[in-house]
Amino acid sequence: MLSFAGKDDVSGDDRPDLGEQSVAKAVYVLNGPNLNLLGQREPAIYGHNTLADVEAMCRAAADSAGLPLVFRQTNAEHVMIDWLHEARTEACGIAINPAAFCYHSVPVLDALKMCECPIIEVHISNIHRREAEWRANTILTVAATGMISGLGVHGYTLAVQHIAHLTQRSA
Ligand code: DHK
Repeated sequence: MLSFAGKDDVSGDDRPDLGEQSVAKAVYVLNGPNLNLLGQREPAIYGHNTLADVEAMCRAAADSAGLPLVFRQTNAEHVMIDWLHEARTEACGIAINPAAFCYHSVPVLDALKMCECPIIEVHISNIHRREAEWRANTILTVAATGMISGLGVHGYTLAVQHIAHLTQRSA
C-alpha cells in the first residue's frame, strides 16, 4: 500500500493533501509467447480455455481479494522486460507464465531478480511430464518464490490467490 499523509502532516511534504487516501498495488499476471493462442494451441496439452477466459478467472480472484489486476501477454522479450521493470514499483506480486522465455531468456531472469515482490512462475502443463526432458529445464525458477506446473489454467487462479494471501499478511 502506498499511503499519503493526511492534513496533520508536519513533514514538509509539499504534495497535494489527499487525506487518508491509499493506493493498492496490483497483482501482475504476465504471459509470454504463444499464449495469445490459448484455446487453439495444442488443446490436448494446454486445454480449451482462451487467454480471455484466464483473464476472467484471475480478475475474479483479484476482485475477491480487493486487489487491482494487470493482465498482459506478449510475444516479444523486450516488452516482457519493460513490464517487469514497471512491476518493480507497481506490483504487490507477479504471476508469470513465461512460456518458452523460461528456457533461454537471461534478460527476463535478470529482470525478475530485480523484483522484490512475490513471484509465482506458472505453467499450464506439467513441464516435468512432457515430450522431452528440456521442457523441464526452466532457468527462471531460481528467481521465483514458487512454481505451479501441471494444474491447467487453474494454476493462474491459485497464483493470484497466493499473492493475495501474502499481500494481506504483510499489510
Ligand atoms: C507454455 C509454453 O509455451 C511452453 O513453452 C512451456 C508452458 C510450457 C505451459 O505449460 O504453460 O514448455
